[in-house]
Amino acid sequence: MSARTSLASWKYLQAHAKQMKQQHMRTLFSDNDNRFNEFSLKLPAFLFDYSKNLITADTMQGLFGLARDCELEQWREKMFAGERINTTEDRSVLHVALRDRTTKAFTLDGENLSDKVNQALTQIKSFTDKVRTGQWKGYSGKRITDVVNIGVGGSNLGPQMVTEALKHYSDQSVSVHYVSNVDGTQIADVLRPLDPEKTLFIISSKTFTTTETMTNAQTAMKWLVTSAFDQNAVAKHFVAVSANKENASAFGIEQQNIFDMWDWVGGRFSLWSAIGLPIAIDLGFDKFIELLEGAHEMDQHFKNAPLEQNAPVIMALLSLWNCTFLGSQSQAILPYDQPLHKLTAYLQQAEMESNGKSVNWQGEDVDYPTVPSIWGEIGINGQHAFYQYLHQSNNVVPADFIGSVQSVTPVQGHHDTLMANFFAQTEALMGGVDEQQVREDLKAKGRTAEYIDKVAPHKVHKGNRPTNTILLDQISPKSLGSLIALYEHKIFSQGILLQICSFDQWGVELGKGLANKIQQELSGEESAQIHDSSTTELIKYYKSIKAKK
Ligand code: G6Q
Repeated sequence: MSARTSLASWKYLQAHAKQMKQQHMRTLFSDNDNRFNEFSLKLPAFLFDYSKNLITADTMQGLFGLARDCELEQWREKMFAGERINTTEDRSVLHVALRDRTTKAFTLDGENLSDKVNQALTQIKSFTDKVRTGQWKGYSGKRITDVVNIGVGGSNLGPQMVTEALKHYSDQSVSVHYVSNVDGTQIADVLRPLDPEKTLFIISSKTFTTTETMTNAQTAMKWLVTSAFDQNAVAKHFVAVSANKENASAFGIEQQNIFDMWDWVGGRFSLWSAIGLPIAIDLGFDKFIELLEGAHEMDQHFKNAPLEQNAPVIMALLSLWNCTFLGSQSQAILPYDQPLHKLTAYLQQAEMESNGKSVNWQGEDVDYPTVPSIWGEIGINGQHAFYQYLHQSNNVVPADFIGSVQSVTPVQGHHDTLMANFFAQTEALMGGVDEQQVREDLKAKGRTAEYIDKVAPHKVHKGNRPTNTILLDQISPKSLGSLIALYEHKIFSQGILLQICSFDQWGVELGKGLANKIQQELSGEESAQIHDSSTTELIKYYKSIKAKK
């Protein structure tokens, strides 16, 4: 038995889950007028309502007891203190230091990290200002109009999601584009309308070894040099963000154009560092700082609020409750705010790459379900696609509904329609529609008894499907910063509760190695590699068809 499952609090929750499965949230609501007040929190950036979960005060008490047994508070302190909690890579986890602008707040191995962070911010500000004001010129003396960020995974998802979410706040003095896929179609499409004389590339790669990014960077460099007829043009059109300065300068990027990254910042937690450069260029430095301030506000909440009023902790505990104890295997992220249309993809990486693992800190197989798969879509589009499954399939999918009181782009008559759906869906997922109600409704519509008998079972919605509601006042750099940090700390807390190393990504590393070897075979080199028969034949087929073209 693993350390977690032998805890008394774990066993209590297992037994309690059996009882709770017999309950319906409808009854929990009708029995308790105070349920919303009991199970919601108001934070500066948003209202967090978790009352539509299959929980009672006893459930929450049991969950907080488990959190304490798992020493969540002590682990939280270790993270903020810079202990090397990323044990498999022997690294600290200090993305929180990136958004703490108080000096001397963080030290690591005797070094003042806050100074480093502030220096990096000064470099970001100076560069951003130059590009945005047109002081930075391309090889022919023209100002930069377009910035293309080349990077993948953590070096793409965060910055791109934020750029999309905060489009409304951009003055469009420079257009920012993203290239992440090694599929040449993407870079070709992005570059087609651009003018090399006015385009600046940011090569974002912590390791500066990622094949996809290097391939795209080479293509971009060729594109530029072909236009400039001069390799020296690279200095005016390429900057890099990397922890590997050697590789970045070997690639041809000038030392002064390389922005630092550190091994205590994980890729998927790095948008707050110079990896966020495209965000700062798009919005201006001051708004980038507001994003950091929003995240810092959430860091302070996570660090200081008691577990019982701690939003990220509660979210992690509910995920554990819904998945590990009640048996859900996936979780939907459903933003009802168009600017957040890339949030689900971002959170997919954040949670699944962090906690999608099955051995504990000691490297032993865990004997309990860990985290769900994350999926979703902008809410309204989802309603007309997969919500059928959310309402009536026999898999219960807990969902986070994220919306805003005010739209950043108000168009008369639209926002209330959007939000009416937002509220209606969580109500329906919770309450459902029972057979008696269905029959009464059909009868009121004058349907025959025969028709009612035939159709009624299909129209029953069992309800009892858990949702969290996160209601922002409005999307802004600050509220978005808080929202992202909320999920980051949820993910950290989940990892502690489940005893999972949240900050490595060996599954991603495996893929990087595998493709490199096969690529040599595809380019014609004989390989000593022996594949399974399926892979061998697929490669053979690919090469034979390619040879005929
Ligand atoms: C994130 C992961 C992964 C990484 C990419 C890109 O936490 O480590 O998504 O960000 O593989 O890596 P580089 O930034 O090193 O190119």
